[in-house]
Amino acid sequence: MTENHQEEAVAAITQADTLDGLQAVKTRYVGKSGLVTRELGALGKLPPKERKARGAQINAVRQAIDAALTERESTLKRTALDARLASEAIDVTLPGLPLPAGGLHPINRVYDDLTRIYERLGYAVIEGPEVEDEHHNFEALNVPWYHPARDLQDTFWLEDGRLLRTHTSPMQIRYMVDHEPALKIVVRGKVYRYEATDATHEAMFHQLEGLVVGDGISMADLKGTIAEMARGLYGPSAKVRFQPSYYPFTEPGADFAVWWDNPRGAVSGQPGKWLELGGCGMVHPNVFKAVDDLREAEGKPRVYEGKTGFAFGLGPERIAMLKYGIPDIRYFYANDPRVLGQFRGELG
Ligand code: YSA
Repeated sequence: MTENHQEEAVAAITQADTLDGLQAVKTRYVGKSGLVTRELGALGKLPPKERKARGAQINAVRQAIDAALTERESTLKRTALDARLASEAIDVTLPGLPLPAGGLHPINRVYDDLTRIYERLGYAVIEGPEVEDEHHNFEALNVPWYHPARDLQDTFWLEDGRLLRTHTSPMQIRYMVDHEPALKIVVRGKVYRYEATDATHEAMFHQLEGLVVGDGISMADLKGTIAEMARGLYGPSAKVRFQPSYYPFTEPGADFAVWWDNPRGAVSGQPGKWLELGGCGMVHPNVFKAVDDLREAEGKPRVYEGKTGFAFGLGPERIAMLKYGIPDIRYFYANDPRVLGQFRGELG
């Protein structure tokens, strides 16, 4: 092993232009059966007095080769990294891919119409929990366990005894427990009923609940409010119709319908129709009592007994079906882009 070997190895190392090539050079000189390793192995065959000088010479060559290998390896790794970074770089000057614009779901559009109407009338707009307890969904609303109204509202029960709210009316209770009269609120949100679906019934749908409580509130206020909503939805000549009905949490109770003027009536031969929107009534005194009981249990003053108020609840799906000509309520929630895609782009 001579200085020539060293020069030859260092030259081969410097010329290696890939990490694989460098590895081959390394194996050739300092690998298990490489030149240097073999020379070191042969030391034992030399006469003892020559061994030391020879060993030192081989080791010096080995150190020179190792140093060259280390330096070349780091250079090649840096070059490889630079090349990879250059090839994977993101060109931020390229134009972006156009994303299709989303749109508001038709139910949200109707909710927004309704919310605007009620905000103009000074109502607070609130939401509440979809998982309810039996007391707020039924008992406090004057619907005891044995009451036939519970059969009317088939319920999704949870394993822990709670339920998916069957209507937004439990928010009447929650809001009154937390706030003193006078108050005006509308509640938006999803409700759930365990029932067969058809073109006008879904197991999950939406409601808008209204509640007004104060002194001397009357049925006339309720009728005026619903009429104002109808005008906001369908213009100044909108008509409303009330029919007596029964809800355990109202006394008296009514159902209301709004006349929908078909904008294409002249062509289609159908001038319009009564749209059964929801139920309403004067808040039952038992509801105020239940609220005061809950307030008292929380250490709050009883402030509702003796007050008067009205409430109503309606389904925005019915309004949206007519407004957008959607024949089946299930289209709203089937996520079919052919339906929802028609609502893309505009925000109104
Ligand atoms: C009544 C009086 C009040 O003082 C306050 C609220 C109410 C409404 C009551 N909580 C209620 O839920 N009545 S309701 O069962 O008749 O439903 C109200 C509206 O929800 C219906 O008029 C209808 O528009 C809609 N609805 C009911 N079941 C539905 C549905 N929409 C779609 N799918 C269903 N399965």
